[in-house]
Amino acid sequence: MTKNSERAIDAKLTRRAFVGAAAATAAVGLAGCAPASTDEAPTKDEGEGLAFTGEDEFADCQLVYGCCSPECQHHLLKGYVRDGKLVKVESGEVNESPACARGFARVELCNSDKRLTKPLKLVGEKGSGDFEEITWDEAYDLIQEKIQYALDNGGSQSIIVQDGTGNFSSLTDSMSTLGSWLGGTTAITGNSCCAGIDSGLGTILGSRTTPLRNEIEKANYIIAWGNNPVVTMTGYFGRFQKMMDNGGTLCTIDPFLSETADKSQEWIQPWPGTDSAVALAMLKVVIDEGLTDEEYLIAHTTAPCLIDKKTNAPAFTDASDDTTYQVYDPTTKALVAHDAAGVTPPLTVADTEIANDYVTIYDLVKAEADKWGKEAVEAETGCSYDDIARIARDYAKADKAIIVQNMGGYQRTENGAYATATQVYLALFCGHIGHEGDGMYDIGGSAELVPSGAAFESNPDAGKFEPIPFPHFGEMVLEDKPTKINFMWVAQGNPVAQMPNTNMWKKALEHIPFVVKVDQFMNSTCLWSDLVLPNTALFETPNVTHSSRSAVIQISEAGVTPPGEAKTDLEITAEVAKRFGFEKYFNEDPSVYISRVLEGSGVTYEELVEKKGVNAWDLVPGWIAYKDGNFDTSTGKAHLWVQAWVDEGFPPIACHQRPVEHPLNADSELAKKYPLAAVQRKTRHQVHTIFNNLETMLSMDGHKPLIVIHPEDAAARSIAMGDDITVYNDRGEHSGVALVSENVKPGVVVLQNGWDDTTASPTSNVTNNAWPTLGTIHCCNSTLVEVKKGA
Ligand SMILES: Nc1nc2c(c(=O)[nH]1)N[C@H]1C(S)=C(S)[C@@H](COP(=O)(O)OP(=O)(O)OC[C@H]3O[C@@H](n4cnc5c(=O)[nH]c(N)nc54)[C@H](O)[C@@H]3O)O[C@H]1N2
Ligand SMILES: Nc1nc2c(c(=O)[nH]1)N[C@H]1C(S)=C(S)[C@@H](COP(=O)(O)OP(=O)(O)OC[C@H]3O[C@@H](n4cnc5c(=O)[nH]c(N)nc54)[C@H](O)[C@@H]3O)O[C@H]1N2
Ligand code: SF4
Ligand SMILES: [Mo]
Repeated sequence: MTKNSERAIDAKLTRRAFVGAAAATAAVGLAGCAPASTDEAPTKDEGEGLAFTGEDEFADCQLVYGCCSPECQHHLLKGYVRDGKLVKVESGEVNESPACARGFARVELCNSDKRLTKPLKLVGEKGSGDFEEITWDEAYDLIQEKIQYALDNGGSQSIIVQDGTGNFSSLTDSMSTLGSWLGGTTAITGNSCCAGIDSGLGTILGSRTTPLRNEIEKANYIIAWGNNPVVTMTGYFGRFQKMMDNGGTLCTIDPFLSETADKSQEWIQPWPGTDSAVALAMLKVVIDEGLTDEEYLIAHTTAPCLIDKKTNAPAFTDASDDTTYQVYDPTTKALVAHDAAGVTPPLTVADTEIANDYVTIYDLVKAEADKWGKEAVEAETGCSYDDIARIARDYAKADKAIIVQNMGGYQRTENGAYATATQVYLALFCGHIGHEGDGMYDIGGSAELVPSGAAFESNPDAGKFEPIPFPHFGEMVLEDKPTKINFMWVAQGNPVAQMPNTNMWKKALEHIPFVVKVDQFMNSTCLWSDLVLPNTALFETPNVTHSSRSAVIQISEAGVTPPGEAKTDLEITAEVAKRFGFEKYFNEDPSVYISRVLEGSGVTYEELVEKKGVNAWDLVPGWIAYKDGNFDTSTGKAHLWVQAWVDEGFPPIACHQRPVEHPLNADSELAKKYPLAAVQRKTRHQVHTIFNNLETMLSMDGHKPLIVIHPEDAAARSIAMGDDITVYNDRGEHSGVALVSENVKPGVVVLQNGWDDTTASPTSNVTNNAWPTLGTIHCCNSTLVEVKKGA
């Protein structure tokens, strides 16, 4: 038992009892727990004299709170429940922004007759959809048998537990922890979402701790770089609008006229995968025109630090200690520690007597920027230099300026890490990080603002095994590399629709003897599994969210009756754990695990039960990401020269590297065969494949995937608006309806992310799974395709 689990928790709550306990608190006058009529919409009588005159048809409902937590924004929702059924959803009282239409569609989601209700055992081929219903006992027996087989024939490393982004609440991914008790499993490494941010920003700044949405409306200039906040950060777009209403400028960099580009005063359309060239060209303008914030650069970055020309590495006084950077002291003409008191080092040593032996990191960054003058950047990016230079000047000169990246589409490219890093350089050279109204990136949530604890105790002695990089999962599993996989558990993700080159994933799942999928709906991954387990949804599952998208720490209550025999992830894990003697780690009441997650946050379980949501911004007044230029690196400075990139075999200074799979490589056989660049976009009616099977959502944008193609490219293929068309390459095909529009750059087609085999064909059938890449990146936006008429 850990210290955490020994904490006294008075309330022992089962899933079914959870709402009851919350409601009981209403008796002592706590808000938000009573029937709706007492603290919500007025009843007919109470409403007299107010504008409201109708009956409150939800007056008899019980309220249930829950955190909507796919990877968009994590909103507290208030559910109205009658006779165990969810009948209405509203935005909860404590939120950073209002919830969206998808959140409200949870009424349809919960009640959908497409919900999985019983364990399903595959009886046909994988992919056939031929399942038979079995009992939970039979399902658990089967899981026990197959895990035991894996343990006996290859050890625990022949097991994979794969999660995804379906639910960021803390009690969901219990199975990974059970994997540790089974001896440790083979991990799938990389990040299909934002490896470019991990590798390009996390390394330079020392962390990804950058929720900066509270600064948005204080800024004068914002670049939405290769991302589309109108759709993907909808709740915050009002803040962007306020920034513009206050006289600020919004600039969008996107090959497609996205909803955000449409609302921006500036929009440039680079070729996909060329953002690092755009950023370096902007940096050149900043440097050449004297717009660099030299004081900031010297004080808060490694720009003045010296690189030894002989070793091509930093001139550390102690090579094993990366805090021992040295700079040149112009007064004593000596090398001194980067943080030596009273020394203001120069940004370049080119004119000094150490010039033959040393160069500054600033000089190396400048040399990369210098490659991107007018001619070069126009040829590479397809953008006008004048536009790029104007945006650079306006960004640099703005009093307060932000680059919003939000895990953007631009970094799901082969060079996504450097595309990110060059933007970070730009922000640092302009001194636009760490002040009110300034910043870079924006995701982050309560877990970045206040501490969080682990829900489950994991096995400290679990084995560590060579992982499988996600882009080459298919190839490696088929070759039994690094080890034969005997058993795979998939929950909270839909990799067979969302991972690059899905057809390889399908083959890999066919090769694995036993695959279990836990979900609420049948989807591509379920179809390629041997056993599908029905899972409870929001409002049916006790949980806590103290995570990375919302600053609000939120509770999820279970007050809706789940359909059929659906179980929570935790219940399922607890039973599987029991079969292997590890039940003690998973069979506590959910309140115990919720309390552990809250440990250190300053919020207690009882407070959360009462308030439903606690806004962590209120716990850290005045919080600003990297305030006053204090970074999370070993030196406290931003590291412009990155050892981690060298360790992966890439240059230590971010540069532009054109993707291999790119239309500009016109001489390549691939580009001759597949001349168009396909990029992906998220849409308002879905979060990846979630919500995409609900009629209320499908009726927003249509029941078939839309494929945006430029009129010139359409005409060359005799394609007209509304035609059924197919996008294809050697990896597979994706079919949809042609949206012929000048809103996309000629040579580029835009595909909607989130269709799967149960609704259409996944766009991931065609996406690029290039590997190795710096950071092990998802290269879906570096994909060459051809398009033909017909479905
Ligand atoms: N409604 C909704 N919201 C979401 C999600 C969702 O599925 N639906 N998903 C959430 C998640 S997990 C994430 S990661 C974020 C993603 O948030 P965003 O990055 O905003 O989303 P995307 O639609 O993937 O990409 C945005 C834009 O990138 C452009 N783009 C593609 N390639 C390039 C390129 O090489 N350079 C440039 N400059 N632009 C390019 C596309 O044309 C697209 O308009 O959204 C989150 N929010
Ligand atoms: N082609 C293409 N591929 C992409 C992208 C793209 O733009 N285009 N974007 C990439 C990005 S940014 C991301 S983040 C990934 C997302 O990739 P995934 O996380 O694999 O995608 P989702 O479709 O969100 O899958 C979530 C699944 O979890 C299920 N789920 C929801 N709640 C729960 C729960 O409580 N328990 C369990 N067991 N299951 C639950 C949902 O029903 C759904 O099936 O996709 C990446 N892949
Ligand atoms: S779907 Fe996303 S943005 Fe919409 S309510 Fe849920 S968490 Fe919020
Ligand atoms: Mo993502």
